[in-house]
Amino acid sequence: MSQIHPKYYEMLREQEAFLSRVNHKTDFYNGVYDRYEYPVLTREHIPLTWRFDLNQETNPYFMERLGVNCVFNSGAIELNGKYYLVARIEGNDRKSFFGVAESDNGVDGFRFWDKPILLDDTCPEETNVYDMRLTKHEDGYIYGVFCSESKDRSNPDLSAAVAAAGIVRTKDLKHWERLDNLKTLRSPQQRNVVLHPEFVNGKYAFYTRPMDDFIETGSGSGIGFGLCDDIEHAVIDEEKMTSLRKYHQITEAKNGAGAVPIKTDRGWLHIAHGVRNTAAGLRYVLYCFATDLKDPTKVIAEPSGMFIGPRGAERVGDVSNVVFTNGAIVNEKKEVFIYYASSDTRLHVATTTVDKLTDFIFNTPKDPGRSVECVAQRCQLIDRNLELLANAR
Ligand code: M1P
Repeated sequence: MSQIHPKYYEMLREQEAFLSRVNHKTDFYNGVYDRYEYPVLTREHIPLTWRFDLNQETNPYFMERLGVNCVFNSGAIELNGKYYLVARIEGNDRKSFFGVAESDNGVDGFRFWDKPILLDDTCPEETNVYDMRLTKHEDGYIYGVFCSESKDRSNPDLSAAVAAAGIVRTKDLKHWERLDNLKTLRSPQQRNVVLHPEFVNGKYAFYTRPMDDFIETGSGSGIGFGLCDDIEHAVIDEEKMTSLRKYHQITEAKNGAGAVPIKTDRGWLHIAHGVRNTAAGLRYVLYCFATDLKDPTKVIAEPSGMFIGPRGAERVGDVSNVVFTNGAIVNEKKEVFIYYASSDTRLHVATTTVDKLTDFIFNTPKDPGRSVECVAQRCQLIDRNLELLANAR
């Protein structure tokens, strides 16, 4: 009879204590959102059965056989009052895959289901998959749109790759049907594609991110938007631009859609990422904008600067100086849970409300674009405050 290695039980007890930790808000304050003490998902959340061979005979030293390097960019969805994340899990072998983690309250207690998601193997050239966005669509399905990465066979450079948008759908997060990858006729590569939750002009609508190359967006000038008739064989022929990359703003190098937009009376609220170049490499932060309810391509508000940037320990990881989101949940109470990963290593949550997010997006002034105008903008705020304080004395 095979024996379970005793080390397994010891590690299981330790992991149980770790998974049961309560996550408290930190004393960080900006009035917009709260941050939390602990990440909500890390490599330590991965079930031991995914990493170790528990059999004492075949694994006498209880070695990790299939290690996990990190758990980060996660799609997010609320179903029947529970909070679900479809996390990007990266093995020690550098390949990413997806796993579902579930929590009762959205800020702690996330536990992975028994097994990762095994996607239908429909693309023989596909090497890597990551960053799934989950959309509860009005057609009744939950769609997952993710990056499907393949070797660029037309380029002799060993590292040359092609990014496309893979599409799956489900009703229960358990059974996944793989559909054709999205084709965008005018953009050679796509990453950070998000399916809009409603039909637009009777069609499926995607936020896209046109790219000429795997890393550089090249002529791609920002977040795009396109319509398609058939979700099972999705083809977009025309991409209209929404939120643009701008010189000397947080989107200068590139930007990309993040969470599925949140519908409010005043417009669609978007939480996206912006990237700029620095001497230390690319710096990724989150930013927000709102688009028109009837025309989701029309930007109607874009507050200045970043919404969330990496702080403290968040700054360091496999790809340092990065925060990235591909999922947010709005619950019944209109509380918003923004799941953001730091430095491509672990996943955090920031919480706010739809009211606060709306206030932030519509009442934060725009980036005027030049230092002198930014100082003038700040002086106006100071003057108003000084006057108020003087009158209050
Ligand atoms: O390493 C930072 C992020 O880089 C990519 O984002 P983008 O396509 O905008 O460059 C993504 O691969 C993302 O997974 C990663 O977190």
